[in-house]
Amino acid sequence: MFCYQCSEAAKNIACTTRGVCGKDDKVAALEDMLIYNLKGLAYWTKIAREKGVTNEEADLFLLEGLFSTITNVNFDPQRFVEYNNKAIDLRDKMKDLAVSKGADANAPYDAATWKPQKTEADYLAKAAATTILAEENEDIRSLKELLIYGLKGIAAYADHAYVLKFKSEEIFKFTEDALVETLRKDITVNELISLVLKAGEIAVKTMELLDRANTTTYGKPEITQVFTGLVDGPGILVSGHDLLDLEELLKQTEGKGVNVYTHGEMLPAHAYPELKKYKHLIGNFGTAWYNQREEFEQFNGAILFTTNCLVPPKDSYKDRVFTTGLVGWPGIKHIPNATAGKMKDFSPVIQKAIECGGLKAKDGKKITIGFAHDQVMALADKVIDAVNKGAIKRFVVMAGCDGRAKEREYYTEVAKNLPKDTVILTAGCAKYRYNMLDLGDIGGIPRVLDAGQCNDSYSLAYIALKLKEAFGLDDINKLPISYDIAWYEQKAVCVLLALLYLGVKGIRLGPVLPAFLSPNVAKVLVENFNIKPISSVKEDIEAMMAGK
Ligand code: FSO
Ligand code: SF4
Repeated sequence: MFCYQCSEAAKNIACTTRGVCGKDDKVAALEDMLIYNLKGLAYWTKIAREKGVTNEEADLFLLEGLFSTITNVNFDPQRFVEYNNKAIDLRDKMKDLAVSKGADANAPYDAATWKPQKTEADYLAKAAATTILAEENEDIRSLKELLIYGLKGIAAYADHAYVLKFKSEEIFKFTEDALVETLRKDITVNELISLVLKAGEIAVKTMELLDRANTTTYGKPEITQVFTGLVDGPGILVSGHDLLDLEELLKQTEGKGVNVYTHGEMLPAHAYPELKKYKHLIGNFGTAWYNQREEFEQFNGAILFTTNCLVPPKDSYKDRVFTTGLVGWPGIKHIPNATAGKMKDFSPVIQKAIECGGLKAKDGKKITIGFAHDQVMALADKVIDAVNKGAIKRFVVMAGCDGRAKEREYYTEVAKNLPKDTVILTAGCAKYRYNMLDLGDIGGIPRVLDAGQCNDSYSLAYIALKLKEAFGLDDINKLPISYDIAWYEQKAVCVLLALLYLGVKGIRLGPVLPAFLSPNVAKVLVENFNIKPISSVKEDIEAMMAGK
């Protein structure tokens, strides 16, 4: 195997024997094959589109397939065999449709034409020829992978929007076009750089679409205090990012004496009016994803994963874990997709929560969330006034992901040591490094403004653009805002490309620069966008306060 898509790539080069995340070489090979077969599917979907035929099943599966290969989503080889088979079936269907409209039945790419037996062995035998290393030019490989990781993030966010019935042909089309471009052997560095920047533009549009989907469906997030302890009685802990899964579970548990708690990236759900209205949505238990092995042992109830980040489960709680959507682990019970017009059936999860016998009450402090763009804009006058009077000297965007690397203590230390006249803008699970610290407020404005999930980084960009307008500036980089971003997986790559597209310069990126950036590609990012690695807490705080 060769995988270097997340910040934990072994030795910051690549995982080559077993993933630090727990992915084995079989799943890695089946994921490589899925990406390959999705490119073949994209080829025929694109040709069919050019002939005037679109097919939503194919468009959607491109998103789902990409999403399933994101770090910590799915570790089940059987599911990847099924996904590969579906990619091949849809590919051939799209080819027939395209050819029926007069398209040439020949294609210049093996991915669009090869005929598998559709068995695990067959896919594994082919996998060696389709690994990332099959692209020999280091810079082309780096840019193709940067593009694909950006696409994976876009796919995840577009899929979340899709389940709430929000979709965009532009996103479908870009996904297809970009996948097909990565098949080209003759593609140049410059062509790939343009595609990567275009992916940033599509990433902004995708996050905007998801923001619209979430706020239209569940209302605008509002400032909310979230309890972090437990109450007596049966409970279900819900992790991941899928708000529809949470809503359906809340509906199905209502009046049954089973309480629901959020974990990790589900915390922001508490701020949405249409979710917080459920009285049995009690609070948030635990912290960021990588602490789940300890935290789940302490939660004597059922646990539901709606998306990443799933960590190899321990035997001590494995039988209480359920997956749904694109998440998978061999042997863990999976809640299947709903049939048209119905909800998913979460009764096995509810039954398990009851069987567990219930949780014991435990104290916990309250954390304040809900600072998405509308809520911050409602405070805009106060914020602008505080900046004009010098009460707020600087905003520091510390969005992104948390992770187990020791170096990530840096983010807690930055939060603790930033001058008291700074405000931290956060989104994503990165917040767990500092959201329980009592950092106080500035004239009633909390010093940590939590916009929500990683995709709600859109809110932070929106706030920055609005502040630019309010201060009459011509460049977003003239605002008193610094970016100290933590990344872990490919959704963070999508967010990073979105920020670059919006013209943000001078981003600090940690805890390490991505292993998939070749020295030349890293140089392009440094020269054009002044991206830099994090350094010491002291040096970085001094530099950020000086606007550097
Ligand atoms: Fe975190 Fe995991 Fe939201 Fe990621 S829980 S690391 S960027 O999946 O998606 O922030
Ligand atoms: Fe390694 Fe990350 Fe790939 Fe897992 S996803 S195999 S940890 S690089």
